[in-house]
Amino acid sequence: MLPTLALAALAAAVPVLGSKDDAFNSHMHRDIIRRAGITSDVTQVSGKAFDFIIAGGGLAGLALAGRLSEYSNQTVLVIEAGSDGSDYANNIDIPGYSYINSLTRPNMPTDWQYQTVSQASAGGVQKRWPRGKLLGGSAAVNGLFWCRGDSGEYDDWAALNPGANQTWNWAEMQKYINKAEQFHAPPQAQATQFNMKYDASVHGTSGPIQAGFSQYIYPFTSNWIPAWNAMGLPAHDLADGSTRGVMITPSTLNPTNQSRVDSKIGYIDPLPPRANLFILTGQQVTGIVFNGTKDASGNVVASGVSFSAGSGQTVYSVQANKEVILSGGVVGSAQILQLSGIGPQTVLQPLGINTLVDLPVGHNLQDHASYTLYFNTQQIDNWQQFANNAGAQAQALTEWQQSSTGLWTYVNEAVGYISYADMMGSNASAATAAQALNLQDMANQVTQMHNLPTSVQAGLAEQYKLLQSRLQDNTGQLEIILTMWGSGPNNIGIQMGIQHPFSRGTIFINSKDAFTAPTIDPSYFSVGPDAQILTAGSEWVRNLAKAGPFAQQITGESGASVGLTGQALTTYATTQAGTEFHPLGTCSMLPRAQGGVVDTNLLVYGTNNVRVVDASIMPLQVSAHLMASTYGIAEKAADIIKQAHWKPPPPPQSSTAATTTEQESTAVPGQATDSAVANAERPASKGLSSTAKLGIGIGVGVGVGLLLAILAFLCCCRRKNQKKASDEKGWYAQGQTQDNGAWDTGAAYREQDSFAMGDVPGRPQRPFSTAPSISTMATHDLPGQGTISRSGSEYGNLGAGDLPPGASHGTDSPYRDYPTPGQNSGISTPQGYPQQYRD
Ligand SMILES: *[C@@H]1O[C@H](CO)[C@@H](O)[C@H](O)[C@H]1NC(C)=O
Ligand SMILES: *[C@@H]1O[C@H](CO)[C@@H](O)[C@H](O)[C@H]1NC(C)=O
Ligand SMILES: *[C@@H]1O[C@H](CO)[C@@H](O)[C@H](O)[C@H]1NC(C)=O
Ligand SMILES: *[C@@H]1O[C@H](CO)[C@@H](O)[C@H](O)[C@H]1NC(C)=O
Ligand SMILES: CC(=O)N[C@H]1CO[C@H](CO)[C@@H](O)[C@@H]1O
Repeated sequence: MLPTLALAALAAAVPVLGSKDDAFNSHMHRDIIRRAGITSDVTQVSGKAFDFIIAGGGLAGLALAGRLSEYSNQTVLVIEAGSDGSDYANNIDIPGYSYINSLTRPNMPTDWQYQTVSQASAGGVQKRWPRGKLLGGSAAVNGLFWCRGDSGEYDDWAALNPGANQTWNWAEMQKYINKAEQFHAPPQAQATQFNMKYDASVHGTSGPIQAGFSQYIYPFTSNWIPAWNAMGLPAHDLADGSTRGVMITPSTLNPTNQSRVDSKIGYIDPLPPRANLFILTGQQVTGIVFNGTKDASGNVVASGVSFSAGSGQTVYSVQANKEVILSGGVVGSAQILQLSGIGPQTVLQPLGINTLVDLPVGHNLQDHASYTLYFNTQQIDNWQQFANNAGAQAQALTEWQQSSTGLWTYVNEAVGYISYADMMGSNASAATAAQALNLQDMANQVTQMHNLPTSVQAGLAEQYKLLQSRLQDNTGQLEIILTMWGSGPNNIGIQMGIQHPFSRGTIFINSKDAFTAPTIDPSYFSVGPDAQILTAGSEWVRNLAKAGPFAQQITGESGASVGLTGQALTTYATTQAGTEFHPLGTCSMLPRAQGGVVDTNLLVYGTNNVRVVDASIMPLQVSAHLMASTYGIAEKAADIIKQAHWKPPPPPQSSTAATTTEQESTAVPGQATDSAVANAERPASKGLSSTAKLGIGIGVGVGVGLLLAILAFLCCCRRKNQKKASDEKGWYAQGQTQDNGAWDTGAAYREQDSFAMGDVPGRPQRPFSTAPSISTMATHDLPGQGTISRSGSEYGNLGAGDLPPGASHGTDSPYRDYPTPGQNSGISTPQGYPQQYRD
């Protein structure tokens, strides 16, 4: 067995260690990738034990990993099904390029390539359902929109969870979204040209996620805000708690070099080497391992997870000493729970899966459904021309690389939201229509359609009451986006998406095989006013296209929608409509009696130590793209988890160190001790049903370790000209003996910094801030902790007494960076693929 394993290790290790520098896009991230502990080598992980295992290295998973691993004494493993994305640097980094050369196009390995089942009320066809499959998740492939919901929408989350441990209301979400955010206002000239209104005081200032504006915005966009104003809608910063109105909204891009920031780029790449953080790519979590143990309350205790590279391939396993955290997204997290026996018994039993906890996992699915109307314009430049002009694209790429300007910096940013009253013409008619809705009737329809358990029925009734009242206030009900990607030259699109569907869908597994996609049924427009809202919204958009300056600029509607009204327009709109890429709710945070899957600590009911941290926990839709809210969830979850495992620090006047009964962890992974974890290992040749033990023991581990040490040594030699020896003390070379705590110190970080900034050819040395930032937990922000004054920013470093025993934290923030303007790297040949609009 040893030779087989060794060969497997060799095969897995060589590409990682040897070839990435030769990949098509030589990029500065490449070396940081090695140092941050990202690997596709299973043998580094299999059979080991970590404190926290995060299933899914997407938006939430990596943000959480960055936070939890701030304590050098706690080991964190992330397991990601996709790649590290380094072969697609341009498609990720360059804002406009990522739209036109989308990583979600058919057959791309960076997308899960999901399809819904045929949608009876939306044209009777299957709809594509893109989800990012790589580190960074959908944040690496989406349309960069950085916006948050209406204050009332988060307050509804809190209202749905009365008397809960944790509050998830507007104030709380705003705080944590801002913790993730570093807002950059647009230059004054740009703000003037496009009538941009923003309020810097409602944004975060020192988070890892940069939110800025495209350097280039098509001049036609200057009509957007005046046209809305002519419709009676105000321009304001939609992050201020009210989404009704219009804005040029920020994007998750670093304005200095006009590059995307996702959870990997924001939370992981800037880190100094962390011996306690492991990110495994190319392996999909196939289930949670339970060893039969229950806690005193009867909750099942997770031992770890199993994972595999693909159907019929070896199943590996790894032990979780503290928690298993699912960050697989609205599809993945639901799928993993169901495969593990946590889900509706009615779904699991027919598949032969033993139900450990009968929970409505996969119910309460809600998505924004959207489509686009097209309009002819006077002679203008538009994105459609650019998307079809290879010469212009090549020129723009050079410009982006040399000066961080030009057409590739452009992405959709002109948005607005209208209330139900706006669509209906007045508050009175909105109220009349809302009150006429038969909530019971709708609930009955959904119950019948999806065989709702009684708990989900009860929860739905509560949700419907809230939705009905939001139809009668200023909450945004329809998102409206300008896209310069017209249907032809001199043409633009206006996209619209319903924000609070009454329709509910499901995501259920249909196989015990983790590599068989679950059945996805959003049931678009299946009940209530959803289709009518899209139709009324379409009429409003037609009026917008004639309002203010658009009266001169837009010459008329174009395409198959022209002249359609009433039912014909409804049929057209719902047939065209597809996902706005905002699904949520399959692991809803609700009371258990109301269809909840997780409590407000994000713990899965009936389990002792399984949490879900991603958009699937959102119980009710928000009038926003989901990215900012999902970062907020990950940030708050990190604090909840830290507080759960370390006693809150004492008040400042008492200087006694915090004590804990928590079992101490080591900063490097230990060997798995749980027999259930070892038993979960299944060699590929024996098939999935085999229970044979692979038995990766210490002996084999050492053998593989030696092999890897040799490979790492060879790799070091190969790169020795590139950097100082001390820089090589990264994750790959750490062995088991290093003084790991040291790597979170400022000294170590400055070495990393000089390497990252100085040793890349063509890149100037850049100054680096040593100001304290947000590199530590914000436990004090949690209820009941009292106020502790802090120097520096709101989330500044805390004192040493705040750390768990043996842990240390850096004196420099890993999340600060002040680059020199206008330096971008990477070049590749554009491969055009039309993508009409993006998230
Ligand atoms: C509060 O949290 C504890 C620990 O997770 C849990 O046992 C309890 O049920 C929670 N209470 C509520 C109201 O959610
Ligand atoms: C409805 O009332 C609110 C204030 O309560 C107001 O802001 C809004 O403009 C009204 N909407 C319409 C369409 O008149
Ligand atoms: C099963 O898991 C529990 C909880 O993690 C642990 O205490 C126990 O030792 C495990 N049992 C075996 C046989 O490994
Ligand atoms: C843009 O700048 C940030 C901050 O310095 C850096 O982390 C990122 O790698 C840069 N992006 C590109 C594509 O060079
Ligand atoms: C690797 C490491 O630093 N482990 C430490 C974790 O904390 C305990 C308690 O302080 C130490 O004993 C370990 O050495």
